[in-house]
Amino acid sequence: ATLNAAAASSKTFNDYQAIYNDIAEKVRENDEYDGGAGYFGILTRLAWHSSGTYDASKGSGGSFGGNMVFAPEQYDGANAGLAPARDFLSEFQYKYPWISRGDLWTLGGVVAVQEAGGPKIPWRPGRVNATDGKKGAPNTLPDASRDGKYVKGLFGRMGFNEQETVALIGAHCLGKCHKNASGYEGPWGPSFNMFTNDFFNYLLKDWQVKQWDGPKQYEDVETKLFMMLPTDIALKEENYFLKWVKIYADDEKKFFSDFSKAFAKLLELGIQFPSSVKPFEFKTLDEQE
Ligand code: DDH
Repeated sequence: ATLNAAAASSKTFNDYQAIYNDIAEKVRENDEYDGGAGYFGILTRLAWHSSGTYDASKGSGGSFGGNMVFAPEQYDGANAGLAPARDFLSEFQYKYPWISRGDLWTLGGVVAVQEAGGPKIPWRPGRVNATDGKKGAPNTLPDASRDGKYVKGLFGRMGFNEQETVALIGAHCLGKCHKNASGYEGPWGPSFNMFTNDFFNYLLKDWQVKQWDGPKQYEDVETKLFMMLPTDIALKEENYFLKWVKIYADDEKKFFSDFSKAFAKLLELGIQFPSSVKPFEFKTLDEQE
């Protein structure tokens, strides 16, 4: 992937902080969206799905081209339900026509994580819009019905180790599942508009298979209000994952620091930034007040 170094270098930190602020204000104004989850979860997921198509062995996929607006990636079943996130961001595409889709979608994820109270995510611009869907990489995102070995293999394909994989899936603290999108239903915990290590705290509770007419998912034994996917429960079934689940449940600071590194890496998969392009660290709205 060749960077749009010219476009990137003519814009400054303040140009991108301005877009960050616009997105963050709109997230704030829409905090009642989706039953109170707001846009935190869905924007994080858009950033992840635009990046997580990467295959290290082929050098294919990744956030560079913003391929999700084209078939076949747009119609990938795993991307069902992400149109509201792309639509949410599209007004900034008009206001700031120089920003690429890949930059805007990944920046949206940075805003969501930081404004939800999560760690700072170092971020770099320079992705370039693809003009057709030829480089789209459908059928590369995870299938939630699978086991731990599959999860390990899938994240291994992107170049992540077990520790990074567990840290990344901790993003399930945000947002929820939607029956009309993935078939699954419900949030992973009660504070689904705040970035915390609660995903790990909840995962370590007792879970049972939910009796319902949908796909196999789990409910917490205590309240039955929360859910886990089979691939979430799988993190408890393999010691190489469980070890990190326990570490992150005990130590939120460690989770934040590891999540920040892994999520920044995710957003840049397949892109070689020249060393002259230094990552930006955006201020939250709170920090600017
Ligand atoms: Fe996820 N995720 N995810 N996920 N994800 C869903 C929602 C959200 C899997 C399946 C689902 C990550 C990893 C995995 C978020 C972030 C991340 C839904 C529900 C399914 C299904 C979608 C819907 O119905 O709307 C599977 C499988 C995996 C896996 O790794 C095996 C990762 C790595 C991230 C990340 O951000 C780094 C977020 C946030 C949501 C909530 C979306 C929303 O609309 O709210």
